[in-house]
Amino acid sequence: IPVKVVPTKPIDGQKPGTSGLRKKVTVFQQEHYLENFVQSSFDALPSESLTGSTLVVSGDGRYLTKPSVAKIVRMAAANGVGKVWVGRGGLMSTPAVSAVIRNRHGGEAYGGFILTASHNPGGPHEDFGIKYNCGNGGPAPEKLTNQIYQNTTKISQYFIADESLKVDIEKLGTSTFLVQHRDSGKFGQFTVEVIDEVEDYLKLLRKIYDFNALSALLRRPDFKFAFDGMHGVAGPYAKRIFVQELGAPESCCLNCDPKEDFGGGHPDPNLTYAHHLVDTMGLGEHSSATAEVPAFGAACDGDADRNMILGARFFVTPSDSVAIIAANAKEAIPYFRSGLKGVARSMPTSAALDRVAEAKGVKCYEVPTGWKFFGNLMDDGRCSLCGEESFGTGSDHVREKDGLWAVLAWLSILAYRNGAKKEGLGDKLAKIAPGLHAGHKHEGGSGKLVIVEEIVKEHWAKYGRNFYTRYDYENVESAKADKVISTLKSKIGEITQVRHFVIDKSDEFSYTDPVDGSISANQGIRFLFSDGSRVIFRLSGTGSSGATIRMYVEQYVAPDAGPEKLHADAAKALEPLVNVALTLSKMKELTGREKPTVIT
Ligand code: VG1
Ligand code: CO
Repeated sequence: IPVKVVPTKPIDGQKPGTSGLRKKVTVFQQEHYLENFVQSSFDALPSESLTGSTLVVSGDGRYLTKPSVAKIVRMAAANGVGKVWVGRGGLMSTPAVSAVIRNRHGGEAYGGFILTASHNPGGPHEDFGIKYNCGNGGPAPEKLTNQIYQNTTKISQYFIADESLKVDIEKLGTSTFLVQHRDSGKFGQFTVEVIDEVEDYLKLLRKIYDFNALSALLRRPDFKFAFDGMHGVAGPYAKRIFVQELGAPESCCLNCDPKEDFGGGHPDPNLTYAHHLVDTMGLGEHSSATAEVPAFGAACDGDADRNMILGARFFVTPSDSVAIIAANAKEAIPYFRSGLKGVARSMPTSAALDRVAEAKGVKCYEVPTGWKFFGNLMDDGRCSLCGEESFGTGSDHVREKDGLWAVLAWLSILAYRNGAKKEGLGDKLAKIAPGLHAGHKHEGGSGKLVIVEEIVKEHWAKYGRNFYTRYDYENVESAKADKVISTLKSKIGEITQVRHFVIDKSDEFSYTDPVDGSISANQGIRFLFSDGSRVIFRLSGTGSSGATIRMYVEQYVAPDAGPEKLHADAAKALEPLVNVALTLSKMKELTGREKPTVIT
């Protein structure tokens, strides 16, 4: 198969954001657009490492995924790559790509391209995206994404194998080609292997969790579970794991067929966009207060790295979720049996995790927004578990956040709390008070089901509660958003009090990576109050048009405040602080928006 050298010119705006390059499909459809970015990525990698290497190429199945996979495969061949692993149908979740890069049948890949715009809508008029992940399975660090961007501003040609290099990606199997080398002109072997998109990832999960305990819980007649795949890539994983492996009824999988346009929805697992699940769990505006609802509900985003956790008529904030997983990890999850090495959260994420870390005597790192900042800490053995307020939770089993992993973590906590574990609470109780918990080893445990709400409330009673909300103002004109940010910047260090809230400190968050010393500045404007409350502002780095302003508000209530304060409605409890944030930013005045687009 011959290789073509195609002349091209730089195209503006190919700077990767928080998580890769995300643009409208129509932008990606411009001639050479994808090719320029892919060649710039190859050119940013040392050619001696790339030559003969193995890469993973797959995505969340959104519109444009399949033709893009085909193009990248041909470009990989032309650039000297030896082998490409493609998930069946071009599908693989972001965490599964991370897992495969790190380990597949004892082998590993040099890196991979993930085709996703994550939680952004898909379809001919919506978003597409691409990002490069490195050999550790994690998103390219800023040093590399900056180099890729620099290359896109200077590119003059790209290399692509002839169109006769074709693979049927719907069928598992290996195809081998002889491809001309771009520099030497000699022919070398190039292989494409279409792999099962779930298998390697499932193998990894089996090592992390006790599948017997999970299965016992899911088979309990009084434990109903609903999972919403939002028509993203999570569907095939959910069916295989929850139904085939763990024995949950197929009816627990909602919207689990991947669609190129996510069924017209916005595949973002939050209370606004995951309305199907929200209604199912009795949390919808029009939900009946008495209808029977499942005990546990969860959803993932388009590429299955995000998760939302719900109980019956109960929402778990992502910041609480990671803290509660940390609090229970050692007892409930076999992978963490020897304890946590450390934990980490992004700066805007609530400090609920910090309190657990303190109690457990492990360090809690605070990094900028975006999963790429956790990678170094994990590679260096400093962090086992981490999370973001934006519905991202994960651990060092891979280098991406992991939606299905988080759902299994919660199921493990529920299984443990319901006495399904052999060495769990049930056994301890049985030792101290024989007879009391007899039968705890029955199928999935017995007795009244301990539910999500109880677990969360017990957590607050022990650690206190970090009330939390995020306001998103989407698609704001860039000039107006900049004005909001400059207004806030002008207040840094200038204001000491707003109403009765006393400001202790205000700054722009800057992060120095403790492992490699790299510095990431301008990562959000913070106002820290004397009572531990915080308001934070930053601009999103994942949107594809206009600007999105994110406003994060957090207020801590100590355990001794008592149940009434601890169980208060979050929106009500945070109202005064939200008003402070709106005043500080002059949000309404400067954006003309009465209300945010999304509140989480
Ligand atoms: C958002 C979230 C951030 C997350 C990122 C990628 O970034 O705030 O926490 O890591 O999306 O998630 P931003 O810059 O828009 O605030 V995903 O599921 O889109 O890969
Ligand atoms: Co995502």
